[in-house]
Amino acid sequence: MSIVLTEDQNGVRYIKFNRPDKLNSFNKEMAQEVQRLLISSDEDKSIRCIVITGVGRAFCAGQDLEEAISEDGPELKSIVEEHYNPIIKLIRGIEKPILAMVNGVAAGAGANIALACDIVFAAKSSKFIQAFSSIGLIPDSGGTYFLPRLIGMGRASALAFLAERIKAEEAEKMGMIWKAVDDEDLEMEVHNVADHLAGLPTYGIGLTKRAFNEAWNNSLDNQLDLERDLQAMAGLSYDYQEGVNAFLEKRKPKFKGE
Ligand code: LHQ
Repeated sequence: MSIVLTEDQNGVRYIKFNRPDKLNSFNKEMAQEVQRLLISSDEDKSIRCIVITGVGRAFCAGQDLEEAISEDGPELKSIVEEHYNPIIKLIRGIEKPILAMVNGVAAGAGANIALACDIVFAAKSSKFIQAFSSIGLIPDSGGTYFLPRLIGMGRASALAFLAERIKAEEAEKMGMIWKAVDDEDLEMEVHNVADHLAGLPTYGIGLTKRAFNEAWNNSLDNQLDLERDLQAMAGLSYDYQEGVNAFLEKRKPKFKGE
């Protein structure tokens, strides 16, 4: 059985971590496979939305700690550099909407991979744990970047230092995730949103993602310049024409994602 499962449906690529007996914790093989699948989802024009989730009762328990301490395993520094950093850069760099469907516990790098996604849905029974401090490590996989930006420095510090288990509803309340959903409704809700996103103007959404990425670090002046340039690009797209035509003709638009 493959270590990561994939399924393409209605323009949506589902990427499912598949080491359920290890709570989908990451080893080298799984990290490489996730990278490969993200790259191929980026390259495939028919894919217009990506959903990342886990098989079984966990989303992902972060790094496989047996591998991390094994003498013949990869070094800690190269685990971060070669396994997680490329995944986070791909999630942020792919100009298509990426959803996390957090189906169960998300700990360590697993939590931060979810938080790097554009929109995070989580089952109400799931929990987010910045587990790093419990084993003397620091939040990686973008944790020190995204957490303070998502929820503010005070909350980020508390979560990172205390490694408390945060329930999905609490995560939603503090703005860490988009939505906590009843467990039995999670798949249906995410499938509906993903299908909807895959029918939207993907090119414009991708440019929006690029603008948000840049906004973390830009001055207002630079961001306004960027918006001007990206808007000019969006304005040349098929989907812009289609959107305006459909509005004026009082019909539903049929976007191509271009
Ligand atoms: C696991 C794991 C796991 C292996 C559950 N590894 N087996 C980057 C660079 C380099 C080094 C280190 O790390 C990093 C980034 C990181 O991600 S650091 C953070 C690593 N993750 C953690 O510290 C979380 C460890 N796991 C847990 O605290 C618990 O398993 C949670 C809270 C996630 C779930 O608890 P339970 O629901 O009580 O499940 P469990 O603990 O009984 O786990 C079930 C099985 O999964 C068990 O195996 P077994 O053979 O006894 O059934 C665990 O050993 C295994 N497992 N996480 N990360």
